Amino acid sequence: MNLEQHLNEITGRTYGKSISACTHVQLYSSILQLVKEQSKHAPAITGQKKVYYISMEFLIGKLLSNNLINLGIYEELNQILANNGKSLAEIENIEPEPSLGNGGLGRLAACFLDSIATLGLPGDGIGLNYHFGLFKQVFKDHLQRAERNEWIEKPCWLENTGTRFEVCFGDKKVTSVLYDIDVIGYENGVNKLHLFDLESVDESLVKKGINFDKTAVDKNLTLFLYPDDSDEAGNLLRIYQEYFMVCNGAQLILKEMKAKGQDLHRMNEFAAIQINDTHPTLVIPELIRILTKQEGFTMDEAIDVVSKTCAYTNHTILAEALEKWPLAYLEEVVPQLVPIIKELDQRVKAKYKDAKVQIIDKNKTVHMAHIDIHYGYSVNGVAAIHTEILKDTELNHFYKLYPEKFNNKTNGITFRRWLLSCNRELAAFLTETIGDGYKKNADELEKLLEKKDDQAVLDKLAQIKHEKKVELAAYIKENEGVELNVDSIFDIQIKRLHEYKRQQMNALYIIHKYLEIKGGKKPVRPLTFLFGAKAAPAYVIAQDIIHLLLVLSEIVNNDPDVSPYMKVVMVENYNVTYAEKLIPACDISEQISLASKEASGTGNMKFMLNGAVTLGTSDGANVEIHELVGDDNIYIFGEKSDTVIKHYEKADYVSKDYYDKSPVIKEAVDFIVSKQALAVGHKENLERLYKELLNKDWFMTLLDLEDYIKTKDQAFADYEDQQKWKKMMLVNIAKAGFFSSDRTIAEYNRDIWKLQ
Ligand code: 26V
Repeated sequence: MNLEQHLNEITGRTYGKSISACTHVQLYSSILQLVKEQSKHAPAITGQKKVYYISMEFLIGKLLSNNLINLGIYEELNQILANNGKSLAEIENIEPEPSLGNGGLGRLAACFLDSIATLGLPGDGIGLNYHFGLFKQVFKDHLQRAERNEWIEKPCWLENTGTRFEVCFGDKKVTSVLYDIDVIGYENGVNKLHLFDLESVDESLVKKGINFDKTAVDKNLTLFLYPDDSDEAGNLLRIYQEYFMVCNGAQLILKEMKAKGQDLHRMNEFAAIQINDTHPTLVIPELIRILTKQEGFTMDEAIDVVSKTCAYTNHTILAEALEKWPLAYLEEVVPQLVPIIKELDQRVKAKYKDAKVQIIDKNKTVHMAHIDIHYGYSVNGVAAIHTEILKDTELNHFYKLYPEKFNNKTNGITFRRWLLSCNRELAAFLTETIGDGYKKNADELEKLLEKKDDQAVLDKLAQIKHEKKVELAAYIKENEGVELNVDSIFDIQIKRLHEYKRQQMNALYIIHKYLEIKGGKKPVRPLTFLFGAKAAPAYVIAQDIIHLLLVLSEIVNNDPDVSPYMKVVMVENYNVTYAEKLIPACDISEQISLASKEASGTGNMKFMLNGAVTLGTSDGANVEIHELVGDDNIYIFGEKSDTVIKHYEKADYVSKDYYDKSPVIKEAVDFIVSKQALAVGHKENLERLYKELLNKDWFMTLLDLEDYIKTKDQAFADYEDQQKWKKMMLVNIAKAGFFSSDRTIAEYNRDIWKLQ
């Protein structure tokens, strides 16, 4: 049966219709079924040793297009549908996006699963099946509102496996249900993403927005991702979620090993468990508990083998993001783990006198990362500079104890989603120009460098960029109601809203430009500033920054003196699907975090791969992008990480000094509380943000503002030298190969997992 016959057979079987007689919704379910049936022919990836990537987040995005590409049937199906008068692109739009992650950490986990399967490595994901995932963002009255995101519908990718486990908490016992999603490697076999759900989950608990009864754990545990962590009930629920995940995960891992007849005493020869940030850390004491209580291990044996099986990845140096739980919380939620955690802590205290490396500190607070570092065999950072900072400062006390455990794994992205799927035009042109070897070996993108002086190639890259801008403009018109000038420069900042990422600095630039235009200084070419960002509901200043951006877009876009020259759009509910539309259309990629604070960033890599030029600080993976493309193909500004770290050490950064000595800074900051801004926005939000910038500015916005303005203006000026700009685009694409997650995963396997 060929592909068309197979699809016709499915539509006939399900709806009694041929392809051409089906609606797009019917075709969506039929193609989903087609993928499931076709992937049965792809072999399950097997091997003696397997990696379990355990993570509270898997931000997988829509799966239809990706699965079709990885099965190698996208183009053929596209043609079949077109011949039947149907549009695959429109069918793809029907799929709801699962929002099972916050941002970079969750998206990285999804890219990694794709690469693990693509490289043919045995490796499954273990996580949670949140019914509403991360909230859906809506804007009302220039403020963010959070609503639930319903993504589970019939049909969908989740398969109920029928597997159930029991999970005991202090005062109650619950049952889990395991759902699996196939992870189809690119022209390779299939692994699994295992998502555990609560059998007794009750969606009707959710009342208005995202509010629900946080105490009814046996009903709410898998309703939402990361509930608001600003109150005690929220924090407790988070621990319930973490233990629910690892208790199920540990049971699944041991069950699989036993089914294969593997000796648990040699667990590390058959399994590697990669702990994605500290959220799954409890898997360490949980495995030790099971091995000692149920499998007859001595404590020494259990600790030894678990420590040789678990490896930890650190994704942030922000102190406020490092998990620390009061021992009392753990006593309430998982009393069965407390004696084990105390034992692990005692062993550390017996060996090392340094209070900084203890697991349980003098305030009876449990430091989760410390468990991972003492009782795991590998600790890695996610970009070269990040790993160096961990070794030199944040985790220096541990580095001195265990230098051999520390290693760097610079992040990567899957090119299947972030090139082949989101920019088919560019992928097709690259194939035509350098062959299709780059699809399996990303380094081959460098062949493009040979075409650096080929005018036809340069022009075509620019033409594709223009087409993607036209597509994005149509999408934005439809979804945000704003008309964009497709001949303007598209300058884009999309990422979670956080002060360290400094969306507020970009806002101050926009104010500066607005005032310049009002004063008669018009830009040579119109400018379009695009933002996308969700803010944690409890993060007040982040909400204020969103408010400022929405107020600015209202002021700028409605000002007849200014709007022909610039537009500001903050897109609603930024997510993976939106990223796939924004990134191919971008000219300038904003990566402007305070140096030392962004562990890696991965959006920076996606933009580069799609021919955008980075405007960024020497932070995270920007540093490696800079090394690869050279000074001429990137815009780097701002203070370096060592200077920033010294400012923190000496506590000598005073934002007011920068405000007082620079009229440009003063004018931009003052605008936040100007009559004009207050006429549109809310006094409370704008004044709070203004005061924060003047009196605290913990992430040093004003430190880099003048250099940012200067460098950004230079980038805009350079854009007018189109020949130069096209070459910059080409070099960025050609050098992006290093950031394929296939390379990252090959390194994890070589240095940490050692699967084959
Ligand atoms: C978490 C929290 C939680 C509470 C308060 C503030 C805060 C701030 C940041 C975070 C982030 C946690 C970890 C994370 O998502 N890290 C991101 O991981 C990406 C993948 O490695 C990396 O590219 C990003 O630079 C890093 O921020």
